[in-house]
Amino acid sequence: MADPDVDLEARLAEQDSFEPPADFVEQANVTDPDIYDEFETNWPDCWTQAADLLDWDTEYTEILDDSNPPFYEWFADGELNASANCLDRHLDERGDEAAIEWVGEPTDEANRTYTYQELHDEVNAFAAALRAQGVEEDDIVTLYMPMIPELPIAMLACARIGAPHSVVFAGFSADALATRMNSADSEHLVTCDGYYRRGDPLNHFEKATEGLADVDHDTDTIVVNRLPDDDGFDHDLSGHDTYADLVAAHDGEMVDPVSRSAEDMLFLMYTSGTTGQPKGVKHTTGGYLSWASWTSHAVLDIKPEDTYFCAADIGWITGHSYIVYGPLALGTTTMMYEGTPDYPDRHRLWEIIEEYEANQLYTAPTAIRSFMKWGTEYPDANDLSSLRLLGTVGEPINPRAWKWYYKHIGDESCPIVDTWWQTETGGMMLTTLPAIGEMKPGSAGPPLPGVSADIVDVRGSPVGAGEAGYLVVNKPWPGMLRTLYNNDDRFINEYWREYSQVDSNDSADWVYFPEDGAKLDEDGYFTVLGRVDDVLNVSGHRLGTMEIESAIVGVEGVAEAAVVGGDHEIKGEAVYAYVITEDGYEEDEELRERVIEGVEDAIGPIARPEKVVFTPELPKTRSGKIMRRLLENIANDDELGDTSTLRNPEIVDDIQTAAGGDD
Ligand code: 6R9
Repeated sequence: MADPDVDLEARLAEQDSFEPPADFVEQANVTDPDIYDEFETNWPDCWTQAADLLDWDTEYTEILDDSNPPFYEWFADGELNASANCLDRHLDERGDEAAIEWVGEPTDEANRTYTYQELHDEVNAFAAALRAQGVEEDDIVTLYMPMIPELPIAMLACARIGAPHSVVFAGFSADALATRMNSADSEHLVTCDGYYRRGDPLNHFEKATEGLADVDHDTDTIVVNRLPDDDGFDHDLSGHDTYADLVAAHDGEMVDPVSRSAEDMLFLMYTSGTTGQPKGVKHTTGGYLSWASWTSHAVLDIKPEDTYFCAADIGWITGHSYIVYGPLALGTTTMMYEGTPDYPDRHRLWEIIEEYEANQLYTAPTAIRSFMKWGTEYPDANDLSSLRLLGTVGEPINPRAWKWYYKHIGDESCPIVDTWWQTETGGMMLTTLPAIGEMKPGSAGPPLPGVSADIVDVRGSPVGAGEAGYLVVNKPWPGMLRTLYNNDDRFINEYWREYSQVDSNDSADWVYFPEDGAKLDEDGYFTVLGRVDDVLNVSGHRLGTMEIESAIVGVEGVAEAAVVGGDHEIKGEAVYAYVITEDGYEEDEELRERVIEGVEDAIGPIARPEKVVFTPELPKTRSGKIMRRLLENIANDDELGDTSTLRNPEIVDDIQTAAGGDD
């Protein structure tokens, strides 16, 4: 007898396109395929559909101002407040419904539910506290916190008083915090004592204090007590206020949401680029919030009565747009989980979905690859039938992982949206609409309605179907970054210089370059291949090779370093560091440890090198450039290809031996 499971696997392995499931289509938010034509014909007026999802204090009269490209403005004379859109306007109908369901990592700790009313009240109290601390409109407040409810509360409190926030991922190091606070001239920090990771309390406050010591201006700090008093850490909070005291002192106070111009900054988010200095991506109140809301509605199919679960961290853009702003603007219940999916065991994520009857799951391919490796017994043991839609983001997903997700998590009844976008785009750009487009595993899909993208060669001419080239976006969109903080020149150079016809002032000639490679098929579906700049994508996190290299070169005894990405089964890419020592230093275990520590201190454990290879020289071209492609090939055990342009071809054998020999 044939094994039905084997048959199914064989059928899935061969199938390369999937229709949206009929039950899903029947109830979806967006179902009319004409939306693509309609948006194209009515561009840019089509974007009122996004802006109309929000409540405006002052209606905008102009949709797009393209008089000074690439500094586009959207809905510019409109006014609104993001916290009022995420909270106040839901109170009448949904005040008693859950806004946030928070699940802490320890299983013996009570989870927390915030209704819209409760969230509103606490945001008001904290907004009043921030004001009392001297935070004024347009002051940038840095939030250095893990996945605890006080993080979105602080974000919304900032938004309420018109103070842009700059969230620094809690896994980043003290140095990374200091760099970002200095770059943003941020004088206010909200952080916490610690949090749990795989059962152990982490001392976060110590890291924050260390970072503050390197901030070159005066600061004040508010500390959230997340850990119990007997956490074993000896925190000296003197001179700092605690979150709980401040919220208690301002309990019951209401703060009128400040009417912000649509183009006023809502937040800054630092992200890695080609140079060592992270880029402060500026997002605005009207355009960004419209984009986060519209894409949450059209792509994630979020409805107010849903329980929606995005397993990202709020410290990254995905959490900003799709845990906090998009879902709350739509009045739904958004989940937050503090821990890792395998603590205390590999059932955890599926247990949470079962317990809360989550309707959507939005996560990264790296997580899906781990789930796959762990095996089907974990999802199979839990009831996942509440799920209606699945999503992925952060890196390309391989068809095998896509199909595993489709079958074992979605039970072949949930559409998968493979969403390509970036910190800079504010929200999703390329993906199928879940009730309309056929899904093709491994391919994100077409641009969203109203988004115009293409693949071009080095000269900017479109390439044919099936050919790899550079992804470009040809028209502005409301969620786009407005500039890099305090650095308009870098904004133009990084994203617009490459493919724009800069001698003309016609907006049609300005082309946005996201620094990704991609290819297009006959149906207009984009397969994104990955970064074409010196940025690695490790477990869906963007890391600049230059940032890592400068951390390594800062280690005593290191003369030179080159960092490349090596293929990694779970992480997608892993950090490979090739290191040359200074004379007199041993290439030993001790130095290897210090190199790894140096990277963790400068950036954080996410950037930890998978492999440190000591080498007497780096392969260099005759013009003195490090030949990274070769180092990548060595990392991946690939064919080395042409090495004839090297100044020092004899070094290749030595490096190969060194790379092979240190496992
Ligand atoms: C949202 C986010 C952006 C980079 C981007 C690209 C990669 C994101 C992807 C994807 C293939 C997808 N990326 N989504 N690659 N398919 N669905 O991840 O923002 O951290 O700024 O990273 O991630 O290379 O340029 P961010």
